[in-house]
Amino acid sequence: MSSKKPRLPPGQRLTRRFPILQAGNIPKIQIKDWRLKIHGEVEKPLTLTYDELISLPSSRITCDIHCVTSWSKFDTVWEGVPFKEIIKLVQPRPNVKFVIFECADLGGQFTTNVPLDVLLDEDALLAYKYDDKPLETAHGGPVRGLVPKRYFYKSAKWIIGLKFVIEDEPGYWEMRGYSNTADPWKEERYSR
Ligand SMILES: Nc1nc2c(c(=O)[nH]1)N[C@H]1C(S)=C(S)[C@@H](COP(=O)(O)O)O[C@H]1N2
Ligand SMILES: [Mo]
Repeated sequence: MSSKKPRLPPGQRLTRRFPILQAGNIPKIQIKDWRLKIHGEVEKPLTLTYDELISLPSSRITCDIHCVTSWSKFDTVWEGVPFKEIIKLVQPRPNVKFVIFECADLGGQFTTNVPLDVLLDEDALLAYKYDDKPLETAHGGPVRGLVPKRYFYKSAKWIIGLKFVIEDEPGYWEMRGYSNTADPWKEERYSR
C-alpha cells in the first residue's frame, strides 16, 4: 500500500493554460512609478522602488498552483524575493500574526490576508518574474505575492503595500464567502 500524496489536491483539474482572473479591471502600473509600502507593526517601516526590490536576495522556484475555481497548474516557474528577506529588513514586532497584501486594483480595495508563519516558507515570494520573463501585467506585474501552499486567491497581484498586523483582517475574497485558511489539501474553499 502506498501512502504517497497525490499531486493534484482533492476536487482540482489540471490545466496547461494559465488563466487570468481578477475581481475588477487590470491596473496599469509603470515600473518607474511602482512603490511597495511596508508598514504596520514593524520596527523599520520601508518603501521600496522596483530597483530596490530586485536588488534584494532572490530565489527561483518551481511550484504547483491551485485556484479555488478548481484549476491547478503544475511546474510554474517564478523568481522573486523570499518573504523572509522582507521580514529581516522591516523586523515585525513579536506579536505580529498576519500580513495584509494591499493591491492597486479595485481602487486600492483588493486585499488578502496571510498568516506570517505561512510566509516563512521558502516558497513564499514577492514575485517579479514568471517563466524567466518579467511578470506580465495581466498576471500581477510588476510584482505579486506568491503563496503556493494556499489557494491562488492568497497570491495577490499588483501589490503596492504590505501591512503587518496583530489581529487578522479578512481580505476581499475572504469577506465574500471564501475560506480564510484556504488550504487546497484540506479543500478549504468556502468559509463556514
Ligand atoms: N490584486 C488582485 N490579486 C488577485 C486577484 C484579484 O482580483 N486582485 N484574484 C486572485 C485570484 S481569485 C486568483 S485565482 C489569482 C489569479 O492569478 P492569475 O490571473 O495570474 O492566474 O489571483 C489572485 N490575486
Ligand atoms: Mo481564484
